[in-house]
Amino acid sequence: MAGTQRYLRYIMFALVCLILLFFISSSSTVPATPWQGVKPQDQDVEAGKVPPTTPNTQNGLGPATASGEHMNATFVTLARNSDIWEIARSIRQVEDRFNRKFHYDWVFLNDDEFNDEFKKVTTSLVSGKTKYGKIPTEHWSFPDFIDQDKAAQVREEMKEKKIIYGDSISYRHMCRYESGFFFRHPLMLDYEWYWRVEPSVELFCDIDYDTFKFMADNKKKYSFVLSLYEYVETIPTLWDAVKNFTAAHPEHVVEGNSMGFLSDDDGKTYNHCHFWSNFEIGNLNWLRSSAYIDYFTSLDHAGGFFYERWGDAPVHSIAAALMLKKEEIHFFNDIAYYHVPFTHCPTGEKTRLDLKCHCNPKDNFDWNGYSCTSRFFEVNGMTKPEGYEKEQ
Ligand SMILES: Nc1nc2c(ncn2[C@@H]2O[C@H](COP(=O)(O)OP(=O)(O)O)[C@@H](O)[C@H]2O)c(=O)[nH]1
Ligand SMILES: [Mg+2]
Repeated sequence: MAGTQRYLRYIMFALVCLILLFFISSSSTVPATPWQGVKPQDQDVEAGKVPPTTPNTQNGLGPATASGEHMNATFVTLARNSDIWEIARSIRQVEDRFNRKFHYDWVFLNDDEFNDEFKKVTTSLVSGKTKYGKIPTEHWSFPDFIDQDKAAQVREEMKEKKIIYGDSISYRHMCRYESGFFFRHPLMLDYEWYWRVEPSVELFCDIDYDTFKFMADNKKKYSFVLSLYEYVETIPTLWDAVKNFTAAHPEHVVEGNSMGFLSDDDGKTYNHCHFWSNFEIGNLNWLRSSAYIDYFTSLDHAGGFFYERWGDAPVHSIAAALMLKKEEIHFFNDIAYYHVPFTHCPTGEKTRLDLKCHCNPKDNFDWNGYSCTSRFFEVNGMTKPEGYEKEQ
């Protein structure tokens, strides 16, 4: 009896298993996940044999090299050895978004000797040649016409007033150097175009064309991505010094310039608008021209780099706005950029998607009341990009 019962139990168990198997294999309510390990071949997609799925090669990385003429251009960075990791971040982004396709050189300038670690790390990151230069002492020190006691007193006063970098000597040397000397450094004399890069900046969109060639082909000499108003306390007499210069050298003031960007009363007063010079792509021959050198020399003798705290941004901007034709200054809407605390994120969703941008359009500073970019558009009779109203 016990043997028959065990035998029946085996038969029942086998039957249940068979029924279960039948249901599992014929079930149509739980679709099986197709295995995606093998991608269709491109020729099969083209022949219509398989539906086009990923990968979308159009959205892949661009070619690793760019064809076409290589311009006589370089990146340029002023930095201290201690800026190494901050400049490494910047370089990596510039390379990923632009220079891995173009391999332009990179010149590093410093008032001190660069150390081996700085050179090793930056050389490994840059896809072009790297060059390291020490700034001659006479370009990074008090000129003999500056009264150092008076300069020290100003620094004390600015410290009291908590003006940013107001008490710093090195910041003043830096601003004066960027205003009047970097383009004359022996390493820079080989080049016609420069792109200035600072530590800790970010690039948010692909740049698939040669920006230097764009500048040359379109007869541009200076460019910007962000513009804003300067702190008045740092430049109380800068405009007076500019007016002295233009009175002495009217021949350097170009017809059809951008005075409207700088002044609301045709030059009587300065409205403090300037292009933010931590990003610049520009023409070195223009900076080395007698017009610009006369301008810088005149401002330098006025003393405001030390008796006030003139920044290279208003100094470059005023020069560009008065001594270049307005068509020679370019706004790069498509170069998305961040330098603390401002972001330029291109206006226009199509541009942002086409260029694979990763900036938040809400962060864009262009149409904010503290930006001068609207004014630039007005002065140049340019139509603002579609969608700008939503970003105001
Ligand atoms: N070699 C050197 N570079 C400096 C010095 N001070 C500032 N810089 C560089 O000058 C640029 C502007 O300085 P930064 O601190 O970014 O000023 P900010 O952007 O105006 O806040 C950066 O590229 C710095 O690395 C300095 O004392 N020596
Ligand atoms: Mg900076």
